[in-house]
Amino acid sequence: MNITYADKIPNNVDLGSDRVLQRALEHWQPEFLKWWTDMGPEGSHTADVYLRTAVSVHPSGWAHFDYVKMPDYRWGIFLSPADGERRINFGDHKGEPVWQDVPGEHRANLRRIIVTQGDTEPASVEQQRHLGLTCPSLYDLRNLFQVNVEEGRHLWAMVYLLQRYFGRDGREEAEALLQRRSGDQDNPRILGAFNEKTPDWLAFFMFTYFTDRDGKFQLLALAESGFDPLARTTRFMLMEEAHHMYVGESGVGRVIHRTCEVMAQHKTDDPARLRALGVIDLPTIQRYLNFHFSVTIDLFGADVSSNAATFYSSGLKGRYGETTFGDDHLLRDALYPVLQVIDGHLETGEAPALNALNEKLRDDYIKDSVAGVGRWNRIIRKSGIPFELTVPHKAFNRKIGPLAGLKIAPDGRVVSAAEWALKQREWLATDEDRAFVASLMGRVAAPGAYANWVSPPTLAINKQPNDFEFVRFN
Ligand code: BYC
Repeated sequence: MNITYADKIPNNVDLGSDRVLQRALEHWQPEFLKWWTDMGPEGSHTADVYLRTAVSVHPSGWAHFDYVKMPDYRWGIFLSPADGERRINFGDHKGEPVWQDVPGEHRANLRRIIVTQGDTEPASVEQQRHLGLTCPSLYDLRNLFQVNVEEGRHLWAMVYLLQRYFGRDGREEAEALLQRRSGDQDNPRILGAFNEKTPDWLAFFMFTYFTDRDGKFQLLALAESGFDPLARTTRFMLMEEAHHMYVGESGVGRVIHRTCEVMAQHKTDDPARLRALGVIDLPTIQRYLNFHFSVTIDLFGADVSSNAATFYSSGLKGRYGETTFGDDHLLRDALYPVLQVIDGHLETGEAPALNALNEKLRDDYIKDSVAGVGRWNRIIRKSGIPFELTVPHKAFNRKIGPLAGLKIAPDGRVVSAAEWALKQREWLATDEDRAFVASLMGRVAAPGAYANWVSPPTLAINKQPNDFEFVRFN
């Protein structure tokens, strides 16, 4: 079914035939718009932005680009097409037809998963709300705004599920999603990384590379869900997520490219000189990478988690690539490697695979993250510079699970509190690093102009030239 744009809330779920739901969502819509006005991208509301809007839920339905004022963006409810034959692929209900409604016994857990997923979406918009004021180009500004409107739509996706399937509780949760605030002391967002600041564009590119990739993996695990509406909505969200990770990977790549260019031009690797020349030295990029990677891998939860086991056994959340595994998809007797500290060093032990599903998803995520870092290293190598970015050990700087609180170096050594205190400044972005990066952030908003610290993209959006007017201010 194609998307109905004629409705107040664009949708492909035949909203018009469910008056109660339609009224509930039409009641929530102005609350959402108020939240967008208060917490969405600062100073953006009157600009015309060259945005991509989905016109159908098929991959080809993505090619529609036009100027849109963001408060008029057609946020709506779009589910991937249903597969009437779909069956549950894992857990105690394996082989049964997928559920079109919420089974009573799984209601609380399902609601919790949907609320946790939903909470990250407005959180990221709040984290990024000031970045438009310091955009390095109109191209980047447009990408930021595209990411922001789509995160807003992902919130709609979760709110639809809450309001359609969870009655009064769902309506209350939908309201609470607009009330929590990223970083707020009294009413913070649910997961740690979504309460951190995204204060500058290097942080934004790292966030969209690393943290949006957590989104990819969590959504892929939810796309396996036995609760079919959740599986279908997350599948459609994944199409939007791919662009966000591209913004991150190409963004960091362009920062590295520009730094290497200046390093080669001036034949120097001295961070102080490079900073004076207005680019971000590679060790600072490494420290940002260490921060964003470690904070993001915490998002997968504790290494051993009875919640994760329950979510799987009850058919709510599968593994990444569930159907590609040749095992029994029950995992009752299987084991999975997890890290433990024994006699002062890290050792690999074993935990029941069912309980280690957070760890498994984290490991899948790490493999995917490392691949992109390899592509960044290729840019450095091509410039002939002997420097390699590395992904820190997964036990480094953890705040969630049994590794939290341990002092582990990026290379995986357990270190003393004294060594940690001494070396932390070499491992994680410092206040000085952040102040320096902040000092580079000035608004560049003329078509075709790019800030000095980042190279122009090799490919702009929708085959437009780099000097296209991606955002028009009114
Ligand atoms: N911060 O049993 P455990 C995205 C809590 S990103 C704070 O291991 P479980 C996006 C946990 O709640 C994808 N607290 O947890 C990206 C539990 O609390 P209680 C988001 C945390 O249940 C960029 C306790 O610690 N999607 O889409 O297995 C831009 C024990 O933990 C954290 C999802 O996360 C943390 N990091 O949770 C925009 C998918 N981790 O019960 C968007 C839905 C754990 O003791 N969520 N805790 O009070 C889930 O599937 C699961 O809830 C988790 C793991 C993956 C978060």
